[in-house]
Amino acid sequence: MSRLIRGILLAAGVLLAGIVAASDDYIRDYADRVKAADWSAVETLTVALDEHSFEPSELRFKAGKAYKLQLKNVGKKDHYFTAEKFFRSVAWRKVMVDRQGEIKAPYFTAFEPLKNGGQIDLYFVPVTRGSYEVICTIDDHKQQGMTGTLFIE
Ligand SMILES: [Cu+2]
Repeated sequence: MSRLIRGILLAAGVLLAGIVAASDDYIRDYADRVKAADWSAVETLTVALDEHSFEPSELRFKAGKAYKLQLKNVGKKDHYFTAEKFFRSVAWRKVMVDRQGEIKAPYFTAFEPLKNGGQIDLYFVPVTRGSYEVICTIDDHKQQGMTGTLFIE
């Protein structure tokens, strides 16, 4: 194998490893970032999940600010709020399920507020700027319109 080809393969390998690491990563210092945010000024946003949309379908967040994002399934079908990359780009404080309990974890992949009014409240601090897709992964709901964009600015 020539040195050139070996060099190209090595560079491609390093690049690929970088991409895998980035997509698998999460906000490691989330606890410090959650503690640093001003929770007395928390901003509450609500997304309604329905047949077949997220309302609103676009949400804008400011990095470093404290948020409570309420996900409410107002529809008659099951729906998912799947935004794995976004959920790895925020510092998690907690998730509250219908005032029944709290869940604490460094990151999540999807949430499913139960149909006919189920609600899940997400408490987090946005960190990594960018635009992130949110979709419903059930059947063809994405194709029917259950897609949206989450911005961290
Ligand atoms: Cu759906």
